Amino acid sequence: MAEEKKGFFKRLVSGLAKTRDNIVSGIDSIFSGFSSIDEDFYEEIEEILVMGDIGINATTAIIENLKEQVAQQHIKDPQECKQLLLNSIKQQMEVDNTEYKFENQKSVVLVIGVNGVGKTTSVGKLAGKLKEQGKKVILAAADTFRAAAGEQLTQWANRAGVEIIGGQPGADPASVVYDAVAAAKARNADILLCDTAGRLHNKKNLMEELRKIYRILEKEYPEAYLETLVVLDGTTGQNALAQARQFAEVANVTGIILTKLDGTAKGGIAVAIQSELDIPVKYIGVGETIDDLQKFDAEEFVNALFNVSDQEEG
Ligand SMILES: Nc1nc2c(ncn2[C@@H]2O[C@H](COP(=O)(O)OP(=O)(O)O)[C@@H](O)[C@H]2O)c(=O)[nH]1
Ligand SMILES: [Mg+2]
Repeated sequence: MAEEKKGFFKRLVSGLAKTRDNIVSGIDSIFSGFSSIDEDFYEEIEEILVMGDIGINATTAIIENLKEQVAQQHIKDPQECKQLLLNSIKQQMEVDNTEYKFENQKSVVLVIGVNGVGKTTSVGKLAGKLKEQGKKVILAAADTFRAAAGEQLTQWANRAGVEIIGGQPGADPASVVYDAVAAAKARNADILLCDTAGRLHNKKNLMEELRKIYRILEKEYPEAYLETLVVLDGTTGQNALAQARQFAEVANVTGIILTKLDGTAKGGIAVAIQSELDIPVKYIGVGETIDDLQKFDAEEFVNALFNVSDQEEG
């Protein structure tokens, strides 16, 4: 377990390389480039955080908090601010309801998000993870919009070694969910993972479709715990934040899966999401293989971003 954790930290560190180059090398040069703490110093940090997609509101709060700490602790040396900045970012990321309750009871996990963000891939990876934990998982291929979507999910089901319930292309997604619920009950499944189609361009349609699915779940499977995860593409930065906001308006979003954090400079968006929306990022995608989905830990994330291990902290 400790080994596994260490391995993941390393992967996280390398996955976040671009974000780190973007944010941290800039910040380090500020810490070493300034001899005193003044407005210019704060402004430069602010600029780098905003450029790193941490978001204006979160950045403002982080800087305010940093200023307070500096005043309270009578800090004069910019170098001493680094740990304070880290703590301030971590504090800003605090959210409620970070638990993974769906893992330990009968549950339905509905995965939503716009096209191409990584829904199907994430459902496949999550199926693999849960199966590994000894859970009985069933997949619902409720993206009946794209003809190839069912096939793509079938490949993931095979990789993960779990069962899949699908529908004909063009079939009503809610009817697929209905069939999948029946299968989950009949086979006494632990977790039903539903992949959906992403159509946000028409909010009214999306709301209708989601409402229909929710109605079926309430009626046919009231005993199941319901988790709704929005998948966001980490490479899209502030756009991802806007999408999360829109989905939160039409669904009771209980968590975020932030994908493609490998090779993007915009990983700071994880800070903005938790800080500005108060929705926990529950998983991050750091690659395309079945092992490239990991639970998100804000503390670990900020450490990886700044490349400090737990030991160095203090
Ligand atoms: N590098 C990388 N690629 C990803 C990740 N997650 C998904 N992808 C890729 O993004 C593309 C779209 O994924 P898909 O699951 O089909 O998106 P969907 O339309 O939301 O279902 C595929 O090529 C995936 O391999 C990730 O974490 N990292
Ligand atoms: Mg898909």
